[in-house]
Amino acid sequence: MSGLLITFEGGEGAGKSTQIPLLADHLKKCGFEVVVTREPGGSPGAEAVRHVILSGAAETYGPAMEALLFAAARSDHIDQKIRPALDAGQIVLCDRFIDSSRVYQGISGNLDQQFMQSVERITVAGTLPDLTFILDIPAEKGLARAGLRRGDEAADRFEKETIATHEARRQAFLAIARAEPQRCKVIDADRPVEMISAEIAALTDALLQSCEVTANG
Ligand code: T5A
Repeated sequence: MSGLLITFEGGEGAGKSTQIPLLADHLKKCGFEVVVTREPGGSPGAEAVRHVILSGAAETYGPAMEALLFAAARSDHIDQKIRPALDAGQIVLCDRFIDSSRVYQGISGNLDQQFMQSVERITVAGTLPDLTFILDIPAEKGLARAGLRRGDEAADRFEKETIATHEARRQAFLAIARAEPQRCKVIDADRPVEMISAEIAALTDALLQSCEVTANG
């Protein structure tokens, strides 16, 4: 029995954490078992690494070090949480995954593509997303949303970077979607929440109809 891995990607404040519970509710109502998780984090070991990365403690050691820390967190997350859920036939909804490393470390960090590809291959060991939603929004609007949600808290390691960097990341996510149109669906995230969730639910339903994951209820 094999479940489905659905990942949500995109820039800061694009609405990933807003949309994931809505899709989870939809799928549960249809009788599926759903696991909601996030990166960096999702397992005790990976959550410990999350704190190190997002506090900026590793920034000074450069993007290769950060890429390896994200990979270490991902490896633990996959082993401890994602793969067992998939083996049990569940649907895993993950807030960020490999595409965030490709974009934030690979492109923004200007790391060698062969290095990034090797690290990714070893880290995921065959556990790849079946479907990826790339929530697309102009960087300035996404950052404004993230700022509103954060309130008085300080911006994290990545949020504090320039608009130009965030806009370049947006373009890098769109380039991944163009390169892998089968897996990646670009969602216009600059719309009302309900309109976005309806599109995401419809695309997920279409995938479920074409594969062997079945509802329990
Ligand atoms: N990272 C991560 C890497 O560099 N490499 C990696 O490999 C990985 C996995 C993680 C950081 O780590 C980096 C990327 C990130 O910088 P995080 O704290 O987990 O950071 O946060 P993010 O994933 O960036 O998520 P955010 O919380 O910033 O944004 P979301 O989840 O996309 O947005 P969300 O849903 O929280 O919404 C933000 C605000 O907007 C509102 C919400 O209510 C909320 O207030 N909102 C809307 N408002 C109007 N219309 C809509 N349609 C809205 N949708 C949401």
